[in-house]
Amino acid sequence: MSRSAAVGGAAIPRVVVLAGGVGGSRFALGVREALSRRAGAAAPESAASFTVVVNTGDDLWLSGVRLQPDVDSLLYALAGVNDTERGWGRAGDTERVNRELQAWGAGWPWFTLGDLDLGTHLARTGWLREGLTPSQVLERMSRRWPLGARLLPMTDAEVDTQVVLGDGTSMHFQEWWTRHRAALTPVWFEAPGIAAARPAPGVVEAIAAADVVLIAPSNPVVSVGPILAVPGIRDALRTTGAAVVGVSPVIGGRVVRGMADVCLTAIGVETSATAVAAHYGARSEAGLLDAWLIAEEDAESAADISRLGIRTVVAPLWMRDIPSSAALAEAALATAQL
Ligand code: FO1
Repeated sequence: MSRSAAVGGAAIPRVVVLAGGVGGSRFALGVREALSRRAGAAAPESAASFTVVVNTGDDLWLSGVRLQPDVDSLLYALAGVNDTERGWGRAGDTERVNRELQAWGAGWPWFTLGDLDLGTHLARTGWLREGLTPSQVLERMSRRWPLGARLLPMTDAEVDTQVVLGDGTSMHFQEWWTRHRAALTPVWFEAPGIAAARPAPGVVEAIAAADVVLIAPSNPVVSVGPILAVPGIRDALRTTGAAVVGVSPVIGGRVVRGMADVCLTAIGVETSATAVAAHYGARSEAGLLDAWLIAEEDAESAADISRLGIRTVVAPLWMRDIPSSAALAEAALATAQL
């Protein structure tokens, strides 16, 4: 029996994407485009069948407001208001308030809070203070624009990532990432409180009801890793009737976006399409993946990955624009035979 949703008379698959920030956003735009083409309808009408579970491991409190960088990247990108040059924040943003915060010595001098972006953080923080959960806040924020997708945080718990260094000290992930540009060698990543966290409402249900779960080509350690570390999500992936298809974040032996290789090295995983596939593991071998999309540049690894018990498909992985992201999404859906 097909669990696909009927939209405008056409059956479109129920898709769940596990995503981090920039790579996750580009991939989500491609999935939305692929689904709306299939539905032959305006993108918002396919929203019922498309859920993005977003990493909240890089969230933080700063200057009294709650920041959710990956959630906001997805929200802004799907709304079409993101800064595509920088890869984070709002297009055309200004920094008046940020300059004032710096004059007060508040916040972090290396971390920019745009004026429009601050509006988001103030709205979020106000609603959190009024007692809404992060997923209720995101649901409210998602009503502002026709996103064509349902965004769910991975959890409502605060599980902000700490980077542990060789000397035993640790710092918030955002300090390590934006101030030190990942130049301090990490020995581990910690998410205090994650063992007691629960998946946000709707996450497990969406995975269980999906036709396909796609693991975006996001950072496997600090973007997808926290999602998989929320107790209950890995089990949901292992038991769903949906195909679980991952997209390699490594192209030609290099990470697409800088610094993910530092994260992989810290957890003892080589920067290769094969090693990341092995890190996620084959579902048939107590891992997660039924299939893995690798780049044409890594085609020679296909046989090795197949030997892990993961069906391996070679496809163009570069997401340069909406058409190339949609083509990648189509390849992922076709891999799941949808
Ligand atoms: N990244 C930077 O490199 N520099 C910044 O000043 C910066 C500010 C910032 C503010 C809000 C926000 O949501 C994201 C921001 N980012 C900034 C991006 C962010 O640090 C990371 O790229 C992601 O967390 C990694 O996914």
